[in-house]
Amino acid sequence: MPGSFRPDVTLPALWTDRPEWLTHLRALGATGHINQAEADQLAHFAQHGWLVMPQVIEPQLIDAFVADVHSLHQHPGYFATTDFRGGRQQKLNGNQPDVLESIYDLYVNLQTSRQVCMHPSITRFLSLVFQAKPLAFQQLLFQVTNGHQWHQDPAYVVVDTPTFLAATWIALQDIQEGSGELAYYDQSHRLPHYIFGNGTKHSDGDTPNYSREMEEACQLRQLAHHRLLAKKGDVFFWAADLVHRSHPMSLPQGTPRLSCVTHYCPATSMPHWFSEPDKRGIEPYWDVGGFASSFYKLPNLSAMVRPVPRWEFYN
Ligand SMILES: O=C(O)CCC(=O)C(=O)O
Ligand SMILES: [Fe+2]
Repeated sequence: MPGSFRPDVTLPALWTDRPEWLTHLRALGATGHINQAEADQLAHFAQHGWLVMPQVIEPQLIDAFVADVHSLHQHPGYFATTDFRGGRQQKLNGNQPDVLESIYDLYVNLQTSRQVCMHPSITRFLSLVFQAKPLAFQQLLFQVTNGHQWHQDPAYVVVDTPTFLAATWIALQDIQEGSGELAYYDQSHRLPHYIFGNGTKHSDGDTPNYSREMEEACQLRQLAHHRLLAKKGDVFFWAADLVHRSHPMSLPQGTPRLSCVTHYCPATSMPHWFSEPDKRGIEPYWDVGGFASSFYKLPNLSAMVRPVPRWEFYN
């Protein structure tokens, strides 16, 4: 059965995604929980489904993170990456630099990745959206665009409560138009829920027209189309259901588009692999949040841990 938009379906929602979000926002202000600048950011996020915090990550920190990314080949076998060349879902990194593949969950082994994706401006904002500390759990370091088609993240980023999700896209360089920049439809987080043939918001891989349907639904409502020409250090936040993609490239293949995407859920939610009780490891990060990973055994008690094949998890 193909998927479809279902105006009849209601699911639990974060307060920013509820129709009465402004009432909740006022309550947070009236009780002294947020200041005016935070209220403005939250109102923009609730209304539009996205928010840009311009140049909040310090350039020195980004440079240190990028230097770490360019040294990964010094630790072959310690990092899970995509495998576009081999046509598989994932592989381990080799002992030569590779500027094509994306790298998963760098926060496990790199302090610089943690400092970037758990930057105080990010954890504070997400704590306000979630009303809980954020759990970071699916990170991709993009060196070039991966050419993602139009989608909403709950289709591919699976949490027990599918709408309890947000993400950041952090520019690690000034992003060039035509390099596969992120594109999105303003306010598309308010579309009716898209339910796949399996009865969930999680793709069953059986809906060939999914991304065209997403685009058409946005165009039908005349939602504004944006392309994110982010500057180094900008943080772009998006709500679970914001429709987005990698804009098609017009610059030569291989043009760098160095960026870090991290998905987060409230610590009270569970990424899909937590359905197995022995795979619920969380690495704390100071007192502001934590990390989970489907690739690595956490908490990480040694300096550097290798990706763990699923069948070896917690043996
Ligand atoms: O960076 C992009 O072009 C899209 C990434 C994305 O959609 C994701 O990781 O959820
Ligand atoms: Fe996405």
